[in-house]
Amino acid sequence: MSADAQAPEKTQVHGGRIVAARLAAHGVGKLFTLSGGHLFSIYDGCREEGIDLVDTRHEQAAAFAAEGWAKVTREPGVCALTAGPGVTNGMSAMAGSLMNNSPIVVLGGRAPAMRWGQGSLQEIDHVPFVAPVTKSARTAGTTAEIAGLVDEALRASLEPPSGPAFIDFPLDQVFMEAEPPEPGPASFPDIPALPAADGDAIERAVSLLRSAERPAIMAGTGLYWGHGEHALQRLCQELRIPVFLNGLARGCVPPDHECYFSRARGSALKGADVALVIGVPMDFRLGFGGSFGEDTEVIVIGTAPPANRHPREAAVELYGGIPATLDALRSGAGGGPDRSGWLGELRELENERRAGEREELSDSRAPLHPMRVYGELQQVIDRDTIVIGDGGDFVSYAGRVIETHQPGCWMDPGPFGCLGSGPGYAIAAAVARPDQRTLLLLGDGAFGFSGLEFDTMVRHNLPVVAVMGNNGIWALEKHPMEFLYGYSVAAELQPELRYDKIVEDLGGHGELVQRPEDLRPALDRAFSSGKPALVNVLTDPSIAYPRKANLA
Ligand SMILES: Cc1ncc(C[n+]2csc(CCOP(=O)(O)OP(=O)(O)O)c2C)c(N)n1
Repeated sequence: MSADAQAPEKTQVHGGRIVAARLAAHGVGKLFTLSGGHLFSIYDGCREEGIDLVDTRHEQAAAFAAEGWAKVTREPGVCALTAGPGVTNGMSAMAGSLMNNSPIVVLGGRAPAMRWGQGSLQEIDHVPFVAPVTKSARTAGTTAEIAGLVDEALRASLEPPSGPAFIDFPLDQVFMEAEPPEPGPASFPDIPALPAADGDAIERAVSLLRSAERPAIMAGTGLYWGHGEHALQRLCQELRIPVFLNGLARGCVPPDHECYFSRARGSALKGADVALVIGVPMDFRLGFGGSFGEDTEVIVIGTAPPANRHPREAAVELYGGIPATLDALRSGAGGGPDRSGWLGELRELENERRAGEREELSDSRAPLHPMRVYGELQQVIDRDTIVIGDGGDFVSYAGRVIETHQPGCWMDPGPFGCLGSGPGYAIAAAVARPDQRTLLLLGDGAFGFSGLEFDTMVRHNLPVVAVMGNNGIWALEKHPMEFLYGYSVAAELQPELRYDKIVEDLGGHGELVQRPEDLRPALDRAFSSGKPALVNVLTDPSIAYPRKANLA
């Protein structure tokens, strides 16, 4: 070939192929979706690039599945939602992912650019309403721009603080052709580990921690995203600090660790002289800071400063890489006072509270006490069972008594609290971790939002086992309204409804449990059925979860 010969032009590919090629180049192997013509070229691209489609019955479930994938794997979860109503149906999952810092990428269809404003089917500008619930929201202006936008969205989703990223693709741009992108490395964007927080701030925290006689650690979802579990285990072990976990931090210190506590949380946080608050906002779950004692010196640790000021002033704020910051605290604050008395006091309280639960865990009433359901489930949950909660009071009990042994093995909607997230999370868990059991805990109210996702599980062969606390009411709303007003409205559901039969008709396995002694055999049959299963347990509607605060 002569030196001045033109390089051969690359064969052009359509925009959907470019989307899929970039996803595949970053290691994305699953796309959660629900069909829509605006997405056809992306589907065609996925077929070419070997990306599996997991198609659901509602876009909300597809978007929650993307979040569930992120929560289980700590990699971006990706969904594709059709233009207009497909994207609006995904809004709750985007908002939830923003609050949970879950790295997801939402691909939207979009009416064609060339006809914009002329009234195409499902035409609406998503970006203005998606922007407040995402880290970045973009529209592809040309086919050639697509590859870069997909790369950017994946990076934005992962960069701390991680969260949702959105791109939509006008029909014409995504069906038109352009040069294929250069093949990239088959891995997610390399986000370098953040360095430890500022040295002076660490020194101040070290001096508080070194002299602390009654320190406590409260860690949450940010610890998990920051891969801080090993550093936390080293820190609590060496400095002998009791640890309390919520959100996705559950499992980051196993429940059989000598520094792990849960039931003693209220007393420990109130009684602590120094509290390390790691990767968890001081929101309603921490009484807006009021869960700590008035004199507790609070040290906040996170990857980045919060969007809004902390509702309670912190003595020190440490922003940077969580493992590096925790390691710096550990090596600086060793040799403090003997904390065995403090740990012993909390252990005694912890044991006392656990002993106090035994009666309810073995309660023999029919319909069952929700705690009895968990008394039985405690026997069948393995260390790596992925447990998902979707419901009100029924799930609050689970949050209290179900132990999580490994990171990524507990999922609930988080502070956005969206009912209906569970089946999407469960689909993702079962797809991502076929060798682990997926257990979905459902209220009968919660079932109504995404119950048809059992069809998705059947079609995709995902043997999720769901256990329903069926009390025939929206208990978390009915009891508080009665407490406040002396009556309740909009709080009833059909009693004893056969949700198990619905699941059977969808092709799954169903069990109805009316008496406590029938639960264990029903659970065993459900787990060994190899099918998506629903164990419909009739529970006592008069039981109200003993909660201090509801909304705020
Ligand atoms: C999408 C959505 N709608 C409404 C609510 C308000 N809400 C929170 S818990 C709850 C009751 C849930 O009932 P169920 O799933 O049957 O569980 P139970 O409280 O009866 O155990 C409701 C309606 C919500 N959190 N999310």
